[in-house]
Amino acid sequence: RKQRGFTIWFTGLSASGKSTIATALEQHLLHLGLAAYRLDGDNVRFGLNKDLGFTEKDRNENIRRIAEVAKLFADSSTIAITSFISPYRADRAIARDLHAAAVTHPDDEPLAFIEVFVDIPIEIAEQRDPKGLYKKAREGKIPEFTGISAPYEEPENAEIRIRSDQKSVEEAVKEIVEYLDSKGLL
Ligand code: GGZ
Repeated sequence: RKQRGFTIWFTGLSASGKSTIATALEQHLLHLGLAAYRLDGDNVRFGLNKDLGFTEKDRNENIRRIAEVAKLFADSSTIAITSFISPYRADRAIARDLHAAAVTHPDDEPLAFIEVFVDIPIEIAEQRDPKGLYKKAREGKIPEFTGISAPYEEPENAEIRIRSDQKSVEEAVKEIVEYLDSKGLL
């Protein structure tokens, strides 16, 4: 049977562990022989979206474009894995709806969209501060920093929620893979 594409949408604070889990998940899926492709700040914010910053409007547009690209990957039978803060509930809903509406061929099912909330108390993210960004944000050197001076709207109905300070990366990947399996997606 041909693999069906879908999108795994990570959301969470800076330093929550999104990208670490997304990278390990991508590796796991590739080792299973599946086509998977990860979209993250490194390959999107420096290319397609290099005209965008971190105002609310720019984040809206950042997420809108990423959702469109993820949908195209999923439509091409690839597992798209996105790793962006995506702090606004409405933007994540737009991404989800885009997948639900993406029926290219008449007898196709909609593209599955799995939201993964990488949940971590802000205090722990701030203690981790691997790039020193929280410190700079506290000093007012980075305006509109998520969790400090810009909002993060927690998901209310994410398919999966991972407390990344209480689980190893391997455990997180296992939980996601088991979910995908239970939904017949792998
Ligand atoms: C939040 C910022 C900001 C501001 C730069 N607020 O830990 P990082 O460095 O590697 O991840 C953060 C990344 C967030 O980009 P996203 O495209 O994921 O954001 S959004 O979904 O909200 O559009 C952080 C860095 O960029 N960064 N300035 N003001 N994070």
